[in-house]
Amino acid sequence: DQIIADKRQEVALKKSIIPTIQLEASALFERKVYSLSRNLENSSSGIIAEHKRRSPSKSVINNNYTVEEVVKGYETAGASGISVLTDGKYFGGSLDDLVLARASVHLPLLRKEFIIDEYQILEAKAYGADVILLIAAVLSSAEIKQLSEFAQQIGLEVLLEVHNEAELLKSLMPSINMIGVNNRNLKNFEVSLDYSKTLAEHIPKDFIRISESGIRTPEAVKELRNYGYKGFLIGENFMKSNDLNNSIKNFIN
Ligand code: IGP
Repeated sequence: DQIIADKRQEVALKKSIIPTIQLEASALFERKVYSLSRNLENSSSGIIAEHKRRSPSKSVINNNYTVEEVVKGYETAGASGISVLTDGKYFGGSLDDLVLARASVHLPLLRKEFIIDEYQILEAKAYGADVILLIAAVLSSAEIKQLSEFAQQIGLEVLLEVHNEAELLKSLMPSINMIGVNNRNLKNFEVSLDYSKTLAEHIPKDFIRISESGIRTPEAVKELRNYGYKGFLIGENFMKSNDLNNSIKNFIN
């Protein structure tokens, strides 16, 4: 997988520039962490709104807003949490985006990234994230265990992303806080909410369920709630709107 090869290179380079001890000394490292799972359990809107400038499937989505405008808009409209893409090459994001988001809102922040190394988890914390994403499609069960336990040790929550039953089964472990079903196939970019619907019955009750990608209407959110979903990760639909605040408000009663 090209993305993962890129990440290995990126991490090796960064490790040589910024040692972990420097990450741990960052001012943000000791701050209080916001809990996304608690927000979702407390039946808030459940909307996890994503800052996403572009994507491999859609190229440019929106370049007109600043990070502050986007995340403050999300917070004002009532989002339960915010996802910030930090991958540069494929999504046009950066760790600077994460820092700007942290300075702008009092909501749990998810570092949206292809995480393959503990170093990136330390980075997530040092740059202001509260939750990390682990993608089952690109990690072994042993890697998921190692990385999720590391995240928990430093006080971050873990969202584990799956796309099929095999990925789900190899990933169920106590160090996972939330299970996200990605409705988009990362290989061909096809989207169907049916992935969330069919996988729902296989997710044990004690894991908080999040439906990710391709959610476009408040009706879709309502329907997914019937399958036990408490979180709804939405990027493109909000970012492409010219009236961000209004766009997300439609999803929140
Ligand atoms: C958001 P959408 O279709 O609302 O823009 O999707 C989010 O689910 C998507 O960006 C995403 C993603 C990922 C991106 C889900 N899993 C993994 C990069 C890597």
